Amino acid sequence: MALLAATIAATGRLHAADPVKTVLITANDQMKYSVTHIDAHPGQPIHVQLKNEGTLPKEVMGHNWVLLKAGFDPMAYATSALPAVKENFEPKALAGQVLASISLLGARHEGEVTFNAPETPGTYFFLCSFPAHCQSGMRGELVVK
Ligand SMILES: [Cu+2]
Repeated sequence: MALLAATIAATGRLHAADPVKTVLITANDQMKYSVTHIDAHPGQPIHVQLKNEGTLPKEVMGHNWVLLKAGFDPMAYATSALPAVKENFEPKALAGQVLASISLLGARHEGEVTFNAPETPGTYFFLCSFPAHCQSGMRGELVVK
């Protein structure tokens, strides 16, 4: 009961029924994510692992995973992030648009992030913000319902 009370206190709502959802996404030199659609319940804990299975150098074929808040467009984010080479295409100026992210990965590297799905049902977009990758189809959606 103590744990339950702590959970309610920490989140303001009871999410004990929702287990952590683990999502493994692989990326490769063809600029594709293996997963482009994720379903979740409001507030559900989600653990995303991103594995870059490509072999090309990070400078020409890096991959990241950026999940945007409600109402933000992945193509617009990608375009704005384009000049931010030194910030690995996740500029601080755009941090207010980001719900969760996994930093840029080189070949054979992996990263992970754990976060809670938004409480508000809806569609939230994610993308790889490395230049031209989102435009080439490296994007997807988290649907909360
Ligand atoms: Cu990419």
